[in-house]
Amino acid sequence: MASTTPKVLTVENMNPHIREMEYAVRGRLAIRAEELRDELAQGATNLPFNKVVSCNIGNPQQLNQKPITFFRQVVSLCENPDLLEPEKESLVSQLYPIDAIQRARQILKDIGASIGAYSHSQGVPALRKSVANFIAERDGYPADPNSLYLTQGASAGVQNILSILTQNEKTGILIPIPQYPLYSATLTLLGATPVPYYLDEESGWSLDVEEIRKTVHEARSKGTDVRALVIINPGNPTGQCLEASNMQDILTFCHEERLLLMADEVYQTNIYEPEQRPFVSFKKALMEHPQRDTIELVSFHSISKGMIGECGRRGGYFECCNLDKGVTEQLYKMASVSLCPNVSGQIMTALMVTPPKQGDPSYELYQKEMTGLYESLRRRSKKLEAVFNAMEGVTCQPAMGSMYLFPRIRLPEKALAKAAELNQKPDAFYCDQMLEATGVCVVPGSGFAQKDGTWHFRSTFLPEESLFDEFCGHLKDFHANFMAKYK
Ligand code: DCS
Repeated sequence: MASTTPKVLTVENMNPHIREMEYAVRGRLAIRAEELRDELAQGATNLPFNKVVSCNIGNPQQLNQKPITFFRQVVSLCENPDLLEPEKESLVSQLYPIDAIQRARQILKDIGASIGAYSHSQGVPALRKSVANFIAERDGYPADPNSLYLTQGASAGVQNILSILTQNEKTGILIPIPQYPLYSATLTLLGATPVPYYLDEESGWSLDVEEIRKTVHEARSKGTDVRALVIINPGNPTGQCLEASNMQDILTFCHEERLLLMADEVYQTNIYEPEQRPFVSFKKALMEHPQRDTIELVSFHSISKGMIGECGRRGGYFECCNLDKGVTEQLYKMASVSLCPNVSGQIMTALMVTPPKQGDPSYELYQKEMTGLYESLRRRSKKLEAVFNAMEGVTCQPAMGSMYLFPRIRLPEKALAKAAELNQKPDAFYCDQMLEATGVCVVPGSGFAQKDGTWHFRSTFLPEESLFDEFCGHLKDFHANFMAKYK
């Protein structure tokens, strides 16, 4: 029998910040999608679809994206170093290319211990050095391994930086609208003040520095201590990419307004118009700015995105530029309280930044896999964008980068009334209906915030290419039926 003794810990007396925190990417709709998936697995035949497609989250391997062969070969050898013993050599060399075997040996040597041991809290020094070399090569400016912190995905880094920035509830952090809800959720958890600034949808979700300046001055005049600016580039959920000149203006603005810049660059290789809008890191932009030695910048990267999509391994890093030395020591203390980021994630981070080189035995296959995935992602982004733009009442900016499209939906009066009757936001109502009709799970725009009176949803374009036309067909049919029903 269940005990009747009242619980010590209840939803009423728990940490209110956690209670108030919201994270729509894995919110109510995603939970409902899992229920539907269970029903299908148990043989349900009463649903109008035969599979649930999770387009709510940028989780490529969940949708059958194949991992990069070389990376998995190396990590599997690191996980099972018995395979590197001399007596197994002839057997293993039939299964693994020589460069994968050599790389695994090198990594284990660099780590200097089993990967089951705790590492340096900032990440294994040699692996951090690989990351520093990658940054130097990417940007043409050196990076210091001691300014790098390897993390469990970019998420952990973002949370650490937001935590250290938060002095009290007056601490304000500028976050884009729409934004990836890691930012709003973490600020709620910390009890800091999110200061929203708006991206302009009509001009491709562009960022206007003078608009942000007004926002800062207004927030400061109300007593908010605005001290950092978050930029997601390429954008999530918007897919926009910043122009180099705009980035210089942003840096100048940060200098003038005394703001630390947090540059979330996890989608830096998901760039679909490289000629028109190549990726430029904020580190490089900073190095080319007159205030290169002053402006405080923290930039984030991850193994979860790009063509790698190793989200479940939880790897990433952040790089600090121009931070106060005392603050970096405090960051080290924070990292040390968690002992270390998981070592498998650190290894994958190092592999991401040092892939096979031309001439290496694995180079050709690696190139083929990366290019194949990239071209496929690009094709899928264009196809889905066209599908959205052809829908009645829908407009969709192209994804210049990232893994998402964020179409704007204009819903008929009757649909708005129905949503109100159900006490739902109109975009949530639309996404609910989509899930129940098609098995496709997307995220309502309200989960990312949006300009008042506009409604959107976010979908990834990650469903497998062989099934992509079918997937698009389901969305088209759903939308047409929805509009016909509520017109
Ligand atoms: N920053 C941005 C902009 C992201 O989109 C994500 C993940 C992260 C950071 C954190 O990623 P990792 O911790 O895995 O490195 N994107 C989520 C999303 O919107 N869909 O999938 C996860």
